[in-house]
Amino acid sequence: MDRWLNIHNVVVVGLGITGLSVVKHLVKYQPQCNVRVIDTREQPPGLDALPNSVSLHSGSWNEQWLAEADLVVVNPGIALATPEIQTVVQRDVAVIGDIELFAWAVDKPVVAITGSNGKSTVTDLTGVLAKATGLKVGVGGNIGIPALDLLELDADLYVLELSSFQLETTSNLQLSAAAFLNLSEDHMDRYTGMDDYRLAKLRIFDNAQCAIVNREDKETYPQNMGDQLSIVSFGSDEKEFGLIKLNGEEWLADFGKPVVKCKDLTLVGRHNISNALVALALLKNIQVDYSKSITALKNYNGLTHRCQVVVDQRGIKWVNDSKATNVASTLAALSGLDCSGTLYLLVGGVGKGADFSELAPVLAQLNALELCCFGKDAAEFMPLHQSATQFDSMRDVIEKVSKRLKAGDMVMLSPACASFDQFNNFMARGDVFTQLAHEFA
Ligand code: UMA
Ligand code: ADP
Repeated sequence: MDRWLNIHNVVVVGLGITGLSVVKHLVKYQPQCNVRVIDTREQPPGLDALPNSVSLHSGSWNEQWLAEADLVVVNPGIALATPEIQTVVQRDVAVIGDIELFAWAVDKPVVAITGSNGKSTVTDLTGVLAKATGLKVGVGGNIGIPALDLLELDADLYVLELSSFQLETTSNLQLSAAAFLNLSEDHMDRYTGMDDYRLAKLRIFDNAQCAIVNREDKETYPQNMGDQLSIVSFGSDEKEFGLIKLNGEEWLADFGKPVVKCKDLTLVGRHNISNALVALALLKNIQVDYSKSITALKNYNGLTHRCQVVVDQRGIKWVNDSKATNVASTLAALSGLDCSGTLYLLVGGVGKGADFSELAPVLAQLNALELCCFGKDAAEFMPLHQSATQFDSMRDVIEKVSKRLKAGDMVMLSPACASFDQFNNFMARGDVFTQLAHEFA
């Protein structure tokens, strides 16, 4: 079936890195299509790189272009519930995302990872381990490299991080293996509730051959079992992909077979042990021999902006966990913490409608804490701990607290919020923190 037979007018909604990748793909592989871009922002990112042959309407919607469209490709940041998009849906015109276009074009095995936390780490680690076996691997998706850009690599295997936003507009991705890591509250400004959010994530298993699920989080299990879907689980007990004890030492294990000692991993934190188990499970289920990647697994150091010690001076550690954009990721950072002095914890930003009260009992158990709240939703953190103080900005926090720091203390940015109020993205927020750490350490 030629999907493109009756598609002439394609409207791409939203430029940015996704929109640009879609435009480039369409111009190269579907030159018969008339491609138009709508972006509601006045100066959308990526404008400079837009080919001259492609028309752009920016600053508002263009209802006429939408009415003329045979296919609409939306940026994951645009909700399908947006009235202008709903008008298109009601006309029975396909509204898809970049991952669906990728699915239409790819002809090599693909594995994908979703979940509320740990997606980027598992995606990157799976890519690193697969590369260590000698495969040519394309790693991308929500991690920051648009999936369509990867096709240029002509890789042997593609590893994709998929957000719930991307999964909402994907229907035909045939995954060789798919992992759903965990489910905790996030993006409640976009979904009607946790069920709605979970159902979007569960779409990862539609058309998949193997589902990798979390034994400690039943919400990650598929609701409907297709004929071809097998299930493999991970967790911290001895079953399937899990942990075993040998001579008093803990090992990552594959159905009871020891693979690597936990203490030989460079990665820190219990959450990263389960991330490593998922990467192994994904590889095994696509018949990649992970025994060739054990050294790479031991040496893997994690991604920037995730619980990363950026400065360690005078006995004071500065930790950049800017990627902690929801409550569960901040809880994960706190659970593996090693701080003998006072923890200066920087929280706040765009709360996305989350309930932060779950943090209070964990904060209450910390030895010595100064809760430093900044950004748009700073006030929501104020009731969580008696030490809470409100600041204007991250610089304001650091300028004030740096004078009081002593050996044993830790300054950690693990904000439990998105960054868009004061920064372009979580990377920019983490970079500012790192600069401040160097300036004030
Ligand atoms: N926007 C408008 N009008 C438009 C188009 C976009 O207001 O016409 C707004 C959206 O509402 C959204 C923002 O612009 O809030 C994002 O657009 P963008 O141009 O920055 O998007 P891209 O650069 O293409 O980035 C997207 C993903 N962004 C989102 O899903 C919001 C990136 O994930 C992803 O890395 C990239 O595609 C490549 O696949 C970011 C993210 O925050 C990191 N993801 C969420 C998360 O991880 O929690 C889901
Ligand atoms: P994502 O791409 O899903 O946002 P990342 O790998 O970028 O996930 O990690 C984001 C944050 O979540 C990190 O700051 C880390 O502390 C925390 N985290 C990582 N893995 C897990 C996990 N398996 N469970 C809970 N939290 C995790």
